[in-house]
Amino acid sequence: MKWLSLSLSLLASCQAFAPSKSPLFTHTTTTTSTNTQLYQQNDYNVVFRTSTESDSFDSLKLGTARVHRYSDPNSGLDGDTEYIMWYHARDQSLNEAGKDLPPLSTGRIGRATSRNGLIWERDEVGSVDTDMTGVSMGLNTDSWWGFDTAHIGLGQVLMPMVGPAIRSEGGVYIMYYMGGSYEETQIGLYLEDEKRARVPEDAMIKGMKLKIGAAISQDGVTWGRVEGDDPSGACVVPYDAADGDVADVSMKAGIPEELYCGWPEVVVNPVAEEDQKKAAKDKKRDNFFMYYSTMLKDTKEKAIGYATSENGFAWTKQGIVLKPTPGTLDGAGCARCNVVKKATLDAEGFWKEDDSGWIMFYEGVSSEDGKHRILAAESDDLESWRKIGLVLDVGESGESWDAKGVGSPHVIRLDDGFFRMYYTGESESGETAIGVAKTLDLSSWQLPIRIVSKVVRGYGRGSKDLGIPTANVSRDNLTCSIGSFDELPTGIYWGYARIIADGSSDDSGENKNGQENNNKISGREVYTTAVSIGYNPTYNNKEKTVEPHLIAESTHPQRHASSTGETMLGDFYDAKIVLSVVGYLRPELPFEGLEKLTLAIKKDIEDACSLAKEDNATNKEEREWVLLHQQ
Ligand code: ADP
Ligand code: RBF
Ligand code: MG
Repeated sequence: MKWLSLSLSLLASCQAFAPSKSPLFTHTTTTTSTNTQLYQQNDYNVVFRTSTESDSFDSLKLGTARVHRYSDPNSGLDGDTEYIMWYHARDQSLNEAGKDLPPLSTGRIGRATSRNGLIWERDEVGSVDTDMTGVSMGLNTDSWWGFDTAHIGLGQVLMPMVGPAIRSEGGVYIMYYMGGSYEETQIGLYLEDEKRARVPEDAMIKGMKLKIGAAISQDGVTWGRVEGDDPSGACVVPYDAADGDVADVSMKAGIPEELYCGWPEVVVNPVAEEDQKKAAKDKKRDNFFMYYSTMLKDTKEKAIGYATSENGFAWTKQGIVLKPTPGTLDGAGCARCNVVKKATLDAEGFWKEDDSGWIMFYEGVSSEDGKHRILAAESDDLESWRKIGLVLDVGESGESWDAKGVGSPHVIRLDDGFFRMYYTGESESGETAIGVAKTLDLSSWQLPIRIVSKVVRGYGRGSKDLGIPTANVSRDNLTCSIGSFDELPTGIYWGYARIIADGSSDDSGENKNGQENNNKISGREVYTTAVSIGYNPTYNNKEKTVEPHLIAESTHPQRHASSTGETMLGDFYDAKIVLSVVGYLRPELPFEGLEKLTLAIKKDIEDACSLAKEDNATNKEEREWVLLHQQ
């Protein structure tokens, strides 16, 4: 995968030693490519293509896909799993001269099903209520004044569920979608000054003033539109003071004017029962959060705005959450996002959600090459978001099906601990398809993490309780490539470390006479390490610790075997430590008893050793950084 310059602002905090990063998601191999006529090669991770029937509603372009995964709780682990995908797509007829619609993939919404999420079967029939065969939700043909008469596109589909992947009986689906009508607006409105000067003032476009609506369904196939507060039937409309729509926009004071509202992503974050009283008393917090793509009227920036709602239908705009950062991979726009709760698989194989951690995948438009890529941001409260950087790049080869752009991410959790992302890709020649990518761990985006600090005293348990000494890293003297001590992600990792004893930054491990110093460990040696970052849930610590255990070969002159046979060196409290946390091993876990904890750590040490031995570019680079770092 190709790497372009990552957000400079992100690296600003760690200029001293910005590590190379690689995208979090990797293209997944599937064995489903049956139709190879469109793409000659590099299409191994495509799961859904445009229809080959030229009169089908989805024969020209594919857009956003949203996937639900359901497993039957009564059929055991290997039981029935069902996947449903909704997507929007366009046929040639919407691009006819005179329609003057924007060149998007929007049109109508279709549905497909699958048993494994990789091999899909489209609904041939669709809903009987729509204006075209095979369509699940079509254009609005009932009200000529509707906002959604010319083209529609998918936002998100929600359904009340009892668990993350278990369908509740009698649930109702809610679909959020956007639509445009044949109302005309000036093309110049959407262009920056310099480009605007090049188009005639009376050049018009239709269907650009996108608005957001909601529809409900019992079977996920046939949909009924829910009338929103706007006269057009929409529930969220762009705020434009000039056109008198102000009265229809419920919003906080001071939000900027917008040109369109589309690609709604809705997250339900119910107020926990015990917090409900408190929430009612203090500031009321809403249950539904919507993130939508918009263009700011003044600056022409493509940004992501958000609105909240108590019931999912009446929304209040709260402002903008993500804006482009000039000169970066999203310097020319932020759009089309998906928000997921952070989670990891626990030892029993159940997903454990992180109660205050959210990650947003969004499409960034580069100010360098104009390509669309999938980037991420994270948040603790769904309101303020911190950009992380690239998570999925465009296809490496120019021949790839997704070489021109990737976008519209949707991430779901699978049973095996993997996250799977569905995304839309476009080839250099403009064909679109839906592909998949996967990752094991949503926090590995920031690896490797480079740390320089001091070794301090801990609880004195490492060697005594477990026979595995750990050099606790000081929070006060720390500099680190991702910011501060507090930002270090919890978990068990592996990496490389070097110890530089007090007052001798180029400590050679030799004494003044040039003889080997048997007490001190060499300042020039790079050790493989197994690192624990977090709260030691077995002990329930209140304070976070960062604890590398340094591993030495059994032949190492300063090494003794600890009570469990692991590496014991001399004490080096107060020494400087240079540490690169290279890879993720597993989440930290509460073990029943120290014996089980020790066994797990011994396994981590083994894993760390074999991973550190791998001959690859990252390992080489990180080893070298640890060895050469001077401060
Ligand atoms: P503490 O709770 O103070 O960290 P530990 O029992 O974990 O106590 O011992 C850690 C100390 O032991 C380190 O600070 C370091 O000086 C020393 N030490 C000896 N061998 C190792 C090793 N292989 N890895 C890490 N620290 C080691
Ligand atoms: N502590 C835990 O409570 N749970 C863990 O899963 C865990 N994993 C660890 C893995 C490694 C490689 C290391 C070095 C430590 C780990 N610890 C874990 C931390 C351990 O409890 C701690 O080092 C001792 O309590 C000494 O502070
Ligand atoms: Mg320790």
